[in-house]
Amino acid sequence: MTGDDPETLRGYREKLVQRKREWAREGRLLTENQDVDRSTNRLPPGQRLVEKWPVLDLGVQPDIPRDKWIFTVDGLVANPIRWKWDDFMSQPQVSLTSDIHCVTGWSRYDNAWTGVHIAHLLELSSPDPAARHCLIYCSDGYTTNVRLDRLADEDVLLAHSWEGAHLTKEHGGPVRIVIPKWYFWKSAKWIRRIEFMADDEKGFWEDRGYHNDGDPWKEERYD
Ligand SMILES: Nc1nc2c(c(=O)[nH]1)N[C@H]1C(S)=C(S)[C@@H](COP(=O)(O)O)O[C@H]1N2
Ligand SMILES: [Mo]
Repeated sequence: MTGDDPETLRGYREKLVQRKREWAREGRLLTENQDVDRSTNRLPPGQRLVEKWPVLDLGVQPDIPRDKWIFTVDGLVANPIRWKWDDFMSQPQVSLTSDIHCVTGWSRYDNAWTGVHIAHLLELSSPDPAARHCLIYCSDGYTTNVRLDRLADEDVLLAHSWEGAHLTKEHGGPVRIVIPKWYFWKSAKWIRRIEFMADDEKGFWEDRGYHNDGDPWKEERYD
């Protein structure tokens, strides 16, 4: 959608929000089948497996050259962070593989991510004991909220690469966060800031009818 005139983009965005709000009202995709056995099933209830990786966003894909990318961590932390691309790349790197579950019904297995582990970021920034939540801010204006205990999961990272190549712009490059235990709307693309806070504050979709958490195994799709 990039390159379209602002009117078109606004219209697209409004329609998308309206449609998703309707889905939320209707409880679309919700199944009765919430006791899927996780030890024998890899696909959460109501999901279908895809091979190709779909692109989903609000229709605005910001163009952020790596040398212009700036990432900050602030709020209730002892040591705020401000990284440019080179700072980010000089942090310890990890590679983690996880499944994607999107609330619109598709799942994709075995995505190999490379980037900076959340434990490293938490150790450096040292959130205050009062910090219980965070709000993630993106360059397209998107936000999403995450509980600190979930953010701190061992499978969470700030990813710059997927399957050994830099993340493309449509998938959130230069850097996105990956939070595998929740539906993919929490895995914010074009990440630019994480703010730690004592109280919860809803993000873009959470404020528009999506669940405040987003566990695919509990089908936490809608509020
Ligand atoms: N910045 C930003 N991050 C975002 C979104 C968005 O609109 N803006 N959409 C979310 C949603 S709803 C999904 S399903 C995934 C899609 O990621 P993908 O396009 O790489 O598949 O990104 C999530 N992160
Ligand atoms: Mo989504």
